[in-house]
Amino acid sequence: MGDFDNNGVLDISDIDGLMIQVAGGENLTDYDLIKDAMVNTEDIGGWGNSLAGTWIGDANLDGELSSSDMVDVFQAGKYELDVEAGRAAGDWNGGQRFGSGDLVAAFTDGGHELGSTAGVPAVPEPSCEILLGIGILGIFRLHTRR
Ligand SMILES: [Ca+2]
Ligand SMILES: [Ca+2]
Ligand SMILES: [Ca+2]
Repeated sequence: MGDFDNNGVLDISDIDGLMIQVAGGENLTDYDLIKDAMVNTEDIGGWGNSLAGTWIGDANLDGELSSSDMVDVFQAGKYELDVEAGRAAGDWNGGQRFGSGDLVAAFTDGGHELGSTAGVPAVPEPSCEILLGIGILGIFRLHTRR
């Protein structure tokens, strides 16, 4: 289920196909993943969350919503433009356009809170070094005062 082009993998072409169906409004049974006789944004969410095991906003479908997805979609250059966009170009809620509604859909889905840890280089925490620096400076001042 969800492998609409029957190539054996759940990939961008499947979710793009689903979103074209959502935009088309034909409500084809094959695409109705959450069975309510409607093919809509809930089915898009269902495809990602239940089938592909990922989040709305995971543009490159690596299973996490991370800054690389944001880089990808903004590099595609379709934000707020009236041009056709697929999953990889930022259309995450259907409608074939990439706009603020897609970003809202992604953040509402909650993936950004959970999925951005693996594969992202750890950011060094500057706070400890700053505190240590202030501490050393303080000791130095005490010494020079004597
Ligand atoms: Ca497929
Ligand atoms: Ca449905
Ligand atoms: Ca991703």
